[in-house]
Amino acid sequence: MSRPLTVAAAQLGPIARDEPRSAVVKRMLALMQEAHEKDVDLIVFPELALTTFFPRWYFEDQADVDAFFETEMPGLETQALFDKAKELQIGFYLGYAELIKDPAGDRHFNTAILVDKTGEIIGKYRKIHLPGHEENETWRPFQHLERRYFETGDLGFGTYEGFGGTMGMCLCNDRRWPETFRVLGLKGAELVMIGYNTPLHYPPAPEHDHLQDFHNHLSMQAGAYQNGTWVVGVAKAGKEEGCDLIGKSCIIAPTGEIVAVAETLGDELITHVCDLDRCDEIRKNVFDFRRYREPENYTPITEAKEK
Ligand code: CDV
Repeated sequence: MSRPLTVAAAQLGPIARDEPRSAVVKRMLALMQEAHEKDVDLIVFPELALTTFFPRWYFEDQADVDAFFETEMPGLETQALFDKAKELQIGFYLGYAELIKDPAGDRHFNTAILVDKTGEIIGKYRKIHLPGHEENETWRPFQHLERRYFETGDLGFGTYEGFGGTMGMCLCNDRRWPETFRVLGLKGAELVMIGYNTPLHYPPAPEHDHLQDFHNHLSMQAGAYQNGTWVVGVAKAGKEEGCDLIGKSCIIAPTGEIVAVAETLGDELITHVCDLDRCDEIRKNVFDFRRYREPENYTPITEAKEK
């Protein structure tokens, strides 16, 4: 038995603060075209893929923040991605900043969508683990204000039927939490897509800077193996507005082995034919959840966190 799905990780290089969405979309369309030439079924773009990683700045004026958000999807500039998907028969995962205009108070999420080969949105995820801080911390060389600019995702860790299997999504910091993968694993995810923006320098613990690439792969390889799922991790990489972002986008097999990895810090496509049936190599063996899990002993995991 075999359920092959040709998957691409479409790493993006830096996006300048003044780079218009139309220019970024053009870069993404070129990667979609390249993917088409490689018979790709599903292409995965990074987190907040349409703009520069704006949480690195503190903005006094909310309008300056909102300028990085999308109020509709597809919108004027992003419609081209949906059209191309339909034309080339390629599905895609896209991370973007989502603004819901509401008279009771605008809502802001760090979001990812899954679009099928007909250009229809079949899944939406809103980031749950928001890293960084809420206030302007001037001692930092750059800010990480995700906790100021976004609210916690309200859709849970969902899975979506499509592409011949069960698809899961999460975003960046989520990959460091085993709970993310375990919930997706329990829901049967056979492929988990993760876009990320990870600065090389982590101001609160600079002694770990040299471990950034290692921790990136360690988290995703563990998530893949411990849940018997394919994982596709995709970076926005390179020196963006003076801030170095790690690359090393990768595709990981359910055994935890990296089967493809990006070599540059720029726009780069890597691909792999992922046999979704290979998830059983792990799930029917060492991580046969039904047989071997002991949830009665895991209750602290679901207790409310201390305030
Ligand atoms: N965009 C992110 O979520 N970045 C975090 C950094 C700040 C640690 C990450 O986990 O990669």
